[in-house]
Amino acid sequence: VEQPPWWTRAVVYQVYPRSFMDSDGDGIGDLGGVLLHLDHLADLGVDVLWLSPVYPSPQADNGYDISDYQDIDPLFGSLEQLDELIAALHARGMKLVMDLVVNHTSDQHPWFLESRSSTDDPKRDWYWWRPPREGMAPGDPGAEPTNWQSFFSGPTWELDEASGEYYLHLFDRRQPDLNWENPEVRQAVHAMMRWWLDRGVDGFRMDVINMISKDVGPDGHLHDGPPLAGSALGDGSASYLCGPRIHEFLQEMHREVFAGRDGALLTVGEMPGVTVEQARLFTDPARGEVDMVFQFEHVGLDHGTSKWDIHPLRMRDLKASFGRWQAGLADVGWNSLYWDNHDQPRAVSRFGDDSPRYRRDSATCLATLLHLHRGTPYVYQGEELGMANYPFTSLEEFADVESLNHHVHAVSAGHDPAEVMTALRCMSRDNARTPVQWDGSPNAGFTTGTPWLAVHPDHVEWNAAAQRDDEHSVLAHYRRLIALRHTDDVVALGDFTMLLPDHDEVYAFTRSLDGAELLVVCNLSRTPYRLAELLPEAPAAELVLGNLPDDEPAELRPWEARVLRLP
Ligand code: TEU
Repeated sequence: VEQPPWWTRAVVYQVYPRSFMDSDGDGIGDLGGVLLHLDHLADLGVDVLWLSPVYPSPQADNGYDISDYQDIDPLFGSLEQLDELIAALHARGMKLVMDLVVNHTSDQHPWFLESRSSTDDPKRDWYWWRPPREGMAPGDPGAEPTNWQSFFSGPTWELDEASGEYYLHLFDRRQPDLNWENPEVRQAVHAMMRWWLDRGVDGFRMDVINMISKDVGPDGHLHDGPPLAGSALGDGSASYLCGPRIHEFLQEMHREVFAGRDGALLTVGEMPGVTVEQARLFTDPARGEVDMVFQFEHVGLDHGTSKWDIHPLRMRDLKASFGRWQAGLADVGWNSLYWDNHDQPRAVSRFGDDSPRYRRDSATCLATLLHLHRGTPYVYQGEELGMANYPFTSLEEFADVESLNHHVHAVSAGHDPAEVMTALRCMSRDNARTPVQWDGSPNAGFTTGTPWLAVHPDHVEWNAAAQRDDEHSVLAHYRRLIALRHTDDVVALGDFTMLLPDHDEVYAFTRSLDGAELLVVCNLSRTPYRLAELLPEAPAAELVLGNLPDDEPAELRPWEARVLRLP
């Protein structure tokens, strides 16, 4: 029989280098810092390090605006250090996955500077240049070629005064979108990717990769989207999410870059808005596209009309969503599993209970729930320490371009500044970006300088040094969960069945493989439950792993999680 791919048993750890560890005292994390803390990763037992962008960049979006794909920003270190990191990880049996940001470049990338230089430059067509709307002059209100709203507020089009044309940017105006319709663009990206693989990297996390194919239609035009409520702009997503050539582009990339070496690699496509049906196509190994995708359904369940319009998560919705993804990718394809990354608020604050009484228990409960699903779990730096949202009180404390742009646009559109602040405090990406809390010293051991973003004041209590030798800690629990996936085939490969789909507070499911069966039960609330009343088979089953002391078998305590082996 064919062996399942190695990543079906793997756990990935995401490093956001700017906030991980600063080795040179400039207040910004760097590769030297990553090298200093590889023991932390090895001790946790993770198999792969996914490194957010470290390439040369003006840092308009913390490195997701790249001005040179084949070098390292001096802010983060050097290519030599990257090589050192590859070697150090490989020596410990770990792999390195790089971030691949090719939907857009920085507006300072030489490709864009050339493209912008004149309308007949050979690279003009490498980006999306368009004249103003029919009958309008450049710069007229509403003259943008389409009505699309950018992910970072405002229109997706920026006027270039010199040529009188606009360029497309789905994200910030300093992140112009590459034109993947142009084969030279695709070839340049493929060559760059091969260069990294030849250097020894083990795969890519592909930023917003389902946005690279835009729907130009038979007439070669981009089209307006439906109007957005309360805005002059529209939703262009039907024109750029999973566009007409997306599968063709990914299959071509697979042939040109991964063919012959894909058994050792890991490829994961970040895909906002992707559906289960689409994900089956993207991750069906027979189609040769990507190994797995990041989907966004579960992190959108507390959104209203936008991420800033916050609704409490309903447990039924979470079960329905995860359940559908588990079932949808059961026979073909593969799931990736995550609560947190550098774009999401901290899970313990968002879906758990970060009050002093329940913070440790809810962090470990959420972790157990996620890590016992079928798929490849991703741990975001600090999640394994129970790091929480930052207590932001003023606008000056934020650095993120998405947060700052939103504030400007929302306030100028007449929203109550106090309400805008409340939304930012809960949802801002900066919640995930405060420095990793290594110890209880000033600046949490992250830097000897002034940190670029404030260190959470709770680091005096919540830090890696305090948790390392504490068997009851969040860190120790993550270590046990990761080890369980490595040693228990049922965890890695077993079938998934959701139980109690309509229960409002208890999340339960089974995993089974070749007659062996695990029962997982998680209490996502402060209410204690009689276990026998929920799941009669549970009290007698053998405890494999729990997050609370094993001294009250009959009761499922607040935020308790148990993994049980059924006879
Ligand atoms: O994010 C893609 C994305 O659509 C969202 O997660 C987005 O960042 C935002 O939170 C929507 O509200 C990826 C990167 O992960 C992110 O850091 C970058 O800013 C973005 O692409 C652009 O490269």
